[in-house]
Amino acid sequence: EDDMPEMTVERVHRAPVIKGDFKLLPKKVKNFITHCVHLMAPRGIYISDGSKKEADEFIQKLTEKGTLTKLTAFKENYLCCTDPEDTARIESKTFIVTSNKYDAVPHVKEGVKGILGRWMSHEDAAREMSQRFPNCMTGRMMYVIPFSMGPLGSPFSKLGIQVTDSSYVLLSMRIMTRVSLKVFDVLRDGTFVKCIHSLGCPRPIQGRVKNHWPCNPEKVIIAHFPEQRMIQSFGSGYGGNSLLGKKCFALRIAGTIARDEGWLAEHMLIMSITTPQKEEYFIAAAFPSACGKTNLAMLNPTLPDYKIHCIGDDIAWMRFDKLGTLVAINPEHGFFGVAPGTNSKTNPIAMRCFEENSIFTNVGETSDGKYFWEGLQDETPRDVTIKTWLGKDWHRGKSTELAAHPNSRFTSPAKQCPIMHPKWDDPKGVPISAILFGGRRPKGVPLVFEARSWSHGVMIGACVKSECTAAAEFKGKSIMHDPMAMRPFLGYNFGHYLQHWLDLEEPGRQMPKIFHVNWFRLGEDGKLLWPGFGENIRVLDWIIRRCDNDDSIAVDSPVGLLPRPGSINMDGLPPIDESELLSLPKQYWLEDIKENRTFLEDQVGVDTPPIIFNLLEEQEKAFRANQQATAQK
Ligand code: SAT
Ligand code: MN
Repeated sequence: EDDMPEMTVERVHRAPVIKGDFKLLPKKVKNFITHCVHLMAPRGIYISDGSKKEADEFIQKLTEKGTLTKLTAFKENYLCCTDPEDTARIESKTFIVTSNKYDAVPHVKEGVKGILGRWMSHEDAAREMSQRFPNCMTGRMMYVIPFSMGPLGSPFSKLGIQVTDSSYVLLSMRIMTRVSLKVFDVLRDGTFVKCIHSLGCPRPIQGRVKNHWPCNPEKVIIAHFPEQRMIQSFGSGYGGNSLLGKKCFALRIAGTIARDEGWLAEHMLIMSITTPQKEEYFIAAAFPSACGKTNLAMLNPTLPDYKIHCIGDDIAWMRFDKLGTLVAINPEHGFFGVAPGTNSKTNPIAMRCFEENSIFTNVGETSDGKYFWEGLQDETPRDVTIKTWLGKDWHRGKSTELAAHPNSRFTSPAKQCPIMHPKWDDPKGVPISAILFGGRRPKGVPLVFEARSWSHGVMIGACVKSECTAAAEFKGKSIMHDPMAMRPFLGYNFGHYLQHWLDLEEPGRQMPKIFHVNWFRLGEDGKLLWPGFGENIRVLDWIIRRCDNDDSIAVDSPVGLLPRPGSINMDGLPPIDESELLSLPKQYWLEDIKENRTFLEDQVGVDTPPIIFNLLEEQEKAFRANQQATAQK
């Protein structure tokens, strides 16, 4: 940024405005920028217009510096490798700051460590911030990024302004959100979410910068102030910590706004399925990070004459319209997808999304100018040489290290997805018929089951668990609770969140059916019982037939409605052990129910809506009474 021409037009405090027209900005925006300049003392202010021309200038500069590497086999694809200490979200440094602790987190049992959000007092936050933000942008440019989550001007949408000293963040925000100067026109005197981000590396830099990636891992903090509609993030450039429109705004802050305004901000993909009879159904699905939301949202159906369209792969904002239909929008503008495992077999559609205009973070590189990661072995020529994300040589079959970081990502514009729904950025949204919950559950949990009612579905969502993934700092493969797939993204007390979900059920509303799916169940031989990926259309097909109330395909069970044996279309599949795939091992479930009850008692305590405990108890009774469940393995 040092070579940026200084065409000083105006100054805020001592910082020249080197791009944009400060005096034309809405008053609240001017005040916000002035506050940020006073606090962080950047050497200049750059108001981003979100244009391609602007992005090209930054790409060129970052390529010259070595932060980005052009992947020459493609048009406008770039590789970025971060400091190896800055590769994932840091849940332990992520806080919700509220006046009253229990607005942010539930009443956790004494002696138990809460995992459903971390609270910080305003006093502590003020102290933590004062040890980080003052003058933290010294010698750096402050970029001002006006953005809209959701189509600009849609009644669904919310506006934000992010300031940052990272040009990687500027480039990524341009892909992931709608960055435009029009935001200021739509905003006028209205409110916006204040997003403050700094890498925490003022110049002259203390210590060594690794990989041209300044950051400050010791001092990372990501603090959310729902009452002030503000986010302050320090020390990390990694997506989930730095692209503040995404998890911080669209889930944590928007969650609170949604509760106040009577809607939902959820960690869900949105997709549509069109049947051979040309009926279209929209569904939303919540799975924890790195459990295949992107793959499902871009599913390549193996059943003939079914069509899939993608509306979003990570976040859904949903509200009931006047007619009582739940409608959803994807507030984002791009994909920030997990790279490893993505290939022409698992997700051919994603492969086409990132043919151009994309940024790959922490993946390997081939000598023929392409990206490389675990899962691409079969489609990478044997004669190319490969470098890992850490710049080391990588040898097929020999190297024990990974070529790509397990949480490496591609960042691509949504409109490049060849199956993007024509209405994906329709300001009115799309009508949702079903909501799916799921996770990685190697044992005990059937391929699919249906909730008996809305509240039963909420209970099922509250008990979502999954094997840990690389999206956050956890190690190993233990099964963790991730209720509603929202554990890392809750912006307020999870008990209140459950109550908010329950309260949405009102006469006159068509409540979507709720399902639980599990693509990851293992057989006794340790192999997956279900092929997954494109074959998941078979499960979606069953789900939409249930949305049409086909009662002939469902049987009652202690967990809800299961597919009647033979009702999932298995045509053309190699033999599947359907009875094992759908079985409900009684002992497993009795323990699971007990464990869920303890989890809720410990973690959510008195804030748990009583009906959730009642439904768990009913489930337990049903298992105890059910002979069939005993008979099954
Ligand atoms: O939080 S990220 O946006 O970095 C990805 C995820 O965990 O879902
Ligand atoms: Mn996610």
